[in-house]
Amino acid sequence: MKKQTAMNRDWIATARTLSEALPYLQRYDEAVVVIKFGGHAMGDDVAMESFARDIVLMQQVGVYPVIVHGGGPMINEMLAKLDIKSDFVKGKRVTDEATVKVVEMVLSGLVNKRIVQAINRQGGKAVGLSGKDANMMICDQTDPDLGFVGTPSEMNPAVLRQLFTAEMIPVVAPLGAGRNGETYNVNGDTAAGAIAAALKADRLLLLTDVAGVKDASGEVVTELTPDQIRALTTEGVIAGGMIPKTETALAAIEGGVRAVVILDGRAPNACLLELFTEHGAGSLIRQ
Ligand code: X2W
Repeated sequence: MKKQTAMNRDWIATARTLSEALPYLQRYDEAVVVIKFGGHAMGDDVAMESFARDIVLMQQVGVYPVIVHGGGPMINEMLAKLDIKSDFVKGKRVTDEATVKVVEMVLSGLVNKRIVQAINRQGGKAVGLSGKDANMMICDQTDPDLGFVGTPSEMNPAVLRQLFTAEMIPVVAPLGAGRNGETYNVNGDTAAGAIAAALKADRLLLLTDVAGVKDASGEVVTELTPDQIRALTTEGVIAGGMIPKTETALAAIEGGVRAVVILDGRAPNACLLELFTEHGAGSLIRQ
């Protein structure tokens, strides 16, 4: 026989938290949420396990999560081991024939399967793909100077819908198929934006290693419109690595995504905080 011990305050708080989440759970029932999981946001196995738990929880409560991942630091590591030099031009990796092979091996092989396995260990049913699968992301060359870097030009997201409506969690590596059999390396943010737009997603969460978009005084702005983003960019307040993220956000909104959130993926339970609490996380961008 088990007797009730003194009610621990933590349990009461847990129950209250669940109760307070109800309107958010209702709001996101059957919502398509695309999550860009950048290489810099990934962290160690403990952080990966926590991310995977949050994704499985989202799926369990009725959200349709779609993961699009990066893996820039992991590609750098492998290229260094193989003694292949690598340069970036405006945030994109100059990708020759040898490099694109390494990019595909690292992203579709190591990084993709690490995420798939982490989700499945938490009881989810993740399926790993790249933009090549079912012709999901057909690309054209971005710029001859960048080699095999692709710009998504034709999206076929039906395979993703089939997977998430069957309660599976698609995990997509940002590689695209060329029209003549080429393999294209696509920036992870660009791929996530294109996939979110093709799905007309309710949310695109860009998980990165900064807290969000900052204003001139260095404080994170919690809500912005595309016009405010453009103004901050003209003023030079939005600069450097944040530019590809805000450009992705603007393109995604233009493409029909309801809102984009730029947030720190290393913060504990970042996705849950954003979706299921009044507090939110990072910077929310919407019209
Ligand atoms: C990226 C793809 C991976 C990526 C690259 O080769 O690094 C291009 O630059 P993160 O972790 O999201 O930065 N592709 C064209 O975007 O990874």
